[in-house]
Amino acid sequence: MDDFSKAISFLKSAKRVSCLTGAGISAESGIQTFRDKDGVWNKIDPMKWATVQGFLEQPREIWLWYEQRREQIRNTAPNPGHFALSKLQTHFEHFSIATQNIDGFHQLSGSKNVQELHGNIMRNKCFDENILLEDFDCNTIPPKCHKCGAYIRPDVVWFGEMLPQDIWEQAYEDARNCDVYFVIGTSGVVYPAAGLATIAKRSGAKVVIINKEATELDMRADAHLIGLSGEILPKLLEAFLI
Ligand code: BV8
Repeated sequence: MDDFSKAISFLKSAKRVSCLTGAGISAESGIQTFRDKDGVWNKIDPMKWATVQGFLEQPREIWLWYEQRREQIRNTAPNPGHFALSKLQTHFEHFSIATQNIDGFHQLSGSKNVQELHGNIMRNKCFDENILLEDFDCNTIPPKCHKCGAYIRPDVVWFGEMLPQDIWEQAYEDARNCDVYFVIGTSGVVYPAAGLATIAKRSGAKVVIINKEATELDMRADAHLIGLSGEILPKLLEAFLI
């Protein structure tokens, strides 16, 4: 039985399905990935652009970089891969998505039960008080908190920062209690997110990796679907519904 047929048979006998997604599922929407050859981290140093230290060293540049990424995301949309996942979701007792992506495209394409492990680029918070804010003093770049005057920062998880505890715990529980675990469009190098695939595997789930190339998590795969997620996921949905 080929891996595509295996993935369908896993789904046909599953009640609980969970997913870990990464930048690859949004690539066909035109959003750059991080570690592909034309990826974000091949042009800039993540330790300078996605850390607290980096923000404190060059707050204006980092704020403008996030503004530029927000604009790019506003000018694009979820792709067939996102929509196929949201349609698949309705056929299971429990279906959840733990995403490393900060673009909000799973929710925008109709998926429910989405855990944003690394935050969401469209939300902002006070750097000092760590509270989400929609209204702040925009006379400076970065803007400042009305209450305490600290910088405003994007509500994303930078390297060296803890993931939101409640969101991590939910993603962890879902990986431990599922029949099938999809790992879609992630290189599997960033922890603790990448560790969810191992947790799922060790808890008895069938792991299905969807990626256009090899990943660090391939040894966990019970089925490995090589190709573009925007093409594979609609085909999986179609074959599952037959
Ligand atoms: C943490 C958000 C606990 C912001 C990102 C030293 C100190 C502290 C921690 C560490 C340390 N050393 C290591 C760590 C752990 C560190 C880590 O894992 N580092 C790695 C690089 C070694 N992790 C952390 O710091 C995490 N926090 O550990 O806290 C702690 C706290 C304090 C002290 C100790 C411990 C926080 C990590 C979150 C970092 N935030 N970004 C922003 O985006 O601006 S990183 C970035 O990587 C994104 O979040 C991204 O989602 C994530 C994972 O990348 P991927 O999504 O996998 O994307 P990538 O480009 O890599 O791969 C894309 C894949 O898709 C490829 O496989 C490609 O083939 C495939 N693909 C492409 N197109 C398609 C496709 N597949 C299918 N179809 C397609 N069309």
